[in-house]
Amino acid sequence: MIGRFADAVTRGIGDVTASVTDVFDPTLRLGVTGLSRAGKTVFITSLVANLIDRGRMPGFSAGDRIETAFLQPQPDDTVPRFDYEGHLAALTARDPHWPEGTRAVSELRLSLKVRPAGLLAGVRGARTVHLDIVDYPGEWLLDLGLMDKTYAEWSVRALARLESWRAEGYAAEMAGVDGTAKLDEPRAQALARAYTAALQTARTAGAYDLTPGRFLLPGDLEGSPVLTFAPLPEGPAPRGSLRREMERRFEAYKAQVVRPFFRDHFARLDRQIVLLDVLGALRRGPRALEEMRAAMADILTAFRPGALGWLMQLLGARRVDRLLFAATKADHLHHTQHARLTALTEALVREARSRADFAGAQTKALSMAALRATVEEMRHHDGEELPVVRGRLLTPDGAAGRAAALYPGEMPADPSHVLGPARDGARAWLDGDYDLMEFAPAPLTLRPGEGPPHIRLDRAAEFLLADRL
Ligand SMILES: Nc1nc2c(ncn2[C@@H]2O[C@H](COP(=O)(O)OP(=O)(O)O)[C@@H](O)[C@H]2O)c(=O)[nH]1
Ligand SMILES: [Mg+2]
Repeated sequence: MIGRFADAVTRGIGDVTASVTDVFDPTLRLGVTGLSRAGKTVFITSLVANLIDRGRMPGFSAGDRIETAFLQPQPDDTVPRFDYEGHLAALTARDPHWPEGTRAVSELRLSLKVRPAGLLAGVRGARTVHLDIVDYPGEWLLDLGLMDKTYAEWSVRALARLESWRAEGYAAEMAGVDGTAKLDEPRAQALARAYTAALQTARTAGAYDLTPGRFLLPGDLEGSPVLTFAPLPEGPAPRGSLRREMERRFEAYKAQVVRPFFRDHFARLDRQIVLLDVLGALRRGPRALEEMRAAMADILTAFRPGALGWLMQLLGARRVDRLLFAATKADHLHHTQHARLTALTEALVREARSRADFAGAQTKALSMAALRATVEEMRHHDGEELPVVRGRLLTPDGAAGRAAALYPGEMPADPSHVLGPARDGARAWLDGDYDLMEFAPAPLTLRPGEGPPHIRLDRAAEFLLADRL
């Protein structure tokens, strides 16, 4: 408790009453991350709705000790609030639609009045636990890898990655550029633009670890000078030259963008969930899956105590002690295939763990759907019974189109059947491709006390929250 109080003081929380409640009511800060479109917004919205109305949370053991759950003003005045009401309204409308994508950090405080468990149950009354949920782009988390790199080191790696993902537009823009020539601002801007476009090409193809993260998701920094740099091949950097200025902006990005983000958000988390579109990676092919595994190893490194000396200093007293990797959108699969998706996700974590030499937080993997958009059925196809899911296809304007049945393909019985070829650099899957469709959310009729339908959201809540309530 003293630690928490000291923390509140050094963080300089202005409002005295706020820091006093902070001291006496336990707070749990849950980080929710994942690449753009991994499902963060839908996850948080459904989690909060299902914590308020717990009728569909049988696997969440703390559920029946919660007396009430209610939203409160969040502790951080300068962080945008997660638009829970707006997102829930979108998902539960008569014509439901997926919420607008978010492009920056946001936060929401859900306060839970909880009866104590076990021996204390008869003695102590209910207490309040604040759950602070922080939504932040996974793109920004990957920027951690920049902190111990020089501009030259980063450039070598960034250029190699673009080449290996065949994102060639940038090389064309860079041809004929002389790094020793005097800085010319329009040229610097053109390079940054071409580099950003190349990153986007690589992302679409399935590349995961692309930096700087703000180039893909600038948040409120769009167009600012700190984002106007790009990698250049190694060479001399005389004063006033393009290369020298690119180098300076790269260092400014680290000091003024990456570092504050880790200090203000990441370093204060207690628990973390990383959402992964594993089915999307399967569809893109072996390279994308291998890339996801490598990125998981990088992410694990960020949560390893003692990973980087300066980082530990920066992390201060807090330490993430549970880390959940969740494959999202499991409602694209019939439940008979869920165990295989879970096994694949677990294997991804296991391999990433051994690669990251990880001995830190407790980790777990599962597959889930924060919002179930499909129903299951068996279909005759070429004399076979196929377990499919059915939903309404998403039209380009976000509305529900015609109904369609989906069989994405046979999930591997043994994860190594896909992880092996992925690691060995296979170009395509041997047994044919995986299919995906995007479904619109289904219209809901919720009975009193019920949150939106999901798959294993209660299991995720159990791992992330239950022991602290
Ligand atoms: N079928 C299905 N689709 C989902 C689910 N969660 C997310 N999606 C899809 O993924 C898209 C991106 O989700 P969103 O939460 O906005 O991702 P974010 O960018 O990580 O916040 C949504 O618009 C949906 O199309 C889910 O549980 N089931
Ligand atoms: Mg979002």
